[in-house]
Amino acid sequence: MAHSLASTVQQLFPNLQLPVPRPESLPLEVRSPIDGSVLARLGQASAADVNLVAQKAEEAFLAWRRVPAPQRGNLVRVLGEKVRAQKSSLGQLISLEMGKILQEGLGEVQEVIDICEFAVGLSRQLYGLTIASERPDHKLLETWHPLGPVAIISAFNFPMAVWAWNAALALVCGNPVIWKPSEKTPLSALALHALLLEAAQEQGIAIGGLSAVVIGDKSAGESLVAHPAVRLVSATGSTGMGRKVGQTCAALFKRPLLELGGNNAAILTPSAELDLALRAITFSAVGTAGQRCTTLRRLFVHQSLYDTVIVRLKAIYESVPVGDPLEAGTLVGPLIDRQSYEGMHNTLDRARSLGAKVHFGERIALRGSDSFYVRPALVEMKTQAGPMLEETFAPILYLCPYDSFADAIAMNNAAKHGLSSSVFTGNIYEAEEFLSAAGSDCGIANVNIGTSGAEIGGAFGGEKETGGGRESGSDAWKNYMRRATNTINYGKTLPLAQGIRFEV
Ligand code: UN1
Repeated sequence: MAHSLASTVQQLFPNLQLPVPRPESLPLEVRSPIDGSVLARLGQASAADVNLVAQKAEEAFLAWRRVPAPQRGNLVRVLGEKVRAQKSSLGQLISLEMGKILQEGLGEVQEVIDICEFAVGLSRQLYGLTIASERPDHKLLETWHPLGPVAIISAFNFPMAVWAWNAALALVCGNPVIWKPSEKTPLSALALHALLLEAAQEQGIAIGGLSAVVIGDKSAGESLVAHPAVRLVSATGSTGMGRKVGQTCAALFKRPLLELGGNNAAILTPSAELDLALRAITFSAVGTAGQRCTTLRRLFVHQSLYDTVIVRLKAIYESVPVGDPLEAGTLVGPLIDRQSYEGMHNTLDRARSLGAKVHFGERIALRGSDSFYVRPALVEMKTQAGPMLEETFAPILYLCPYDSFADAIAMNNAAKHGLSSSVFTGNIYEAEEFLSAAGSDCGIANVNIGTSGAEIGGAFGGEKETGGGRESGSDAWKNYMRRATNTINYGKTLPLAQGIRFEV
């Protein structure tokens, strides 16, 4: 078995260049969560390597910022075409290395294609404003310029899409990119990045320092974040990691773009379409084995529905197919590793000790002792407390009854994170209240769909301990550019703003 998953990766990507382990440092061992087998051993970047990559990016910036944006868009267009042509292999690689089911692996690759297309269109739409000047014969403008090298730190759970959200935009905005993928999913990064290298070669673009992947652990990430050449750090991962990145960025006056944890909630009201709601809830709660930052973790159910909902959810959870993510029919793949399983186990124990009723959540022996398959857990809480107010990156759905809609919104907003939220309702007053200034305080607030599975066209990110950053669609591109306000005097006199007189 150990041999077979590694050889599947080789068959899928026979020409993939992997960094060779070096005698002076330990190799990075990449394992498949499917059976715990080793997929590859990779050489890791040293601090000196990171320094060199960042310096090269700084040099590449000087040329890339002068390339017209629509031409920069061409590079991203070809990347998107290559990704589309290889969608199936890339999707399989994600499943092999990260463990999400193939449907979701393919969905992730589709997000890469979608953001490339978005970025190509954007490359002709990096618009600024013209603003009325208060002075005669004056013009006021806003212009947008490339910012500088962008560091992208991505997490294991979306090993391709998160880079693409950032890189596609950063590149058309005129910035070199340096990618530090999770040490759990470097192969996905290398396979996707190889397509950018190919695209650049075909376009006659010397890639040089324009884009690079840094394989390594936390220390490689820290060197990258602290390097003076890097102007924007886009980091996806835990709140703890984001807090450190944010502090380094603040001390060095770099831009942070933080996309951190979530403790996402949904409110299930009496007027909801129950069948639709239960499907949406299940997809959001057990999809990706609960390892999306947008995973549904808390469900507030109107007390009139509570008994029905718990019976129906228990039936769904009992039979939801857990297994090999590459097998047709599986809906829940393995957790990423032992640590993740132990985190889930400890959290469920803590919930039990608080008096919660825990259904399921047990480990399922499937592919040996080094893989961690679990049946997703339902946890009935009388009130929202303890681990329910924390993010455990595993498939645990807490349920809590509510009485008034105002209480449900207050419970939604009581979490420290503020990423995603949903209401299931047929009542327009409830829907609009949830979306209003006094409603959900999250970056994503949905009606009659789940908390996960956002489209790339909208800005993605959240408030509070989620970090405040916005990536992907809408005007998130503005993060990757510097704005200049220009005042132009085309008259022959010098009137001062605010009516100030200053005669010399
Ligand atoms: C993440 O889990 O870090 O909205 C990103 C979603 C996906 C992205 C999740 N489009 O669930």
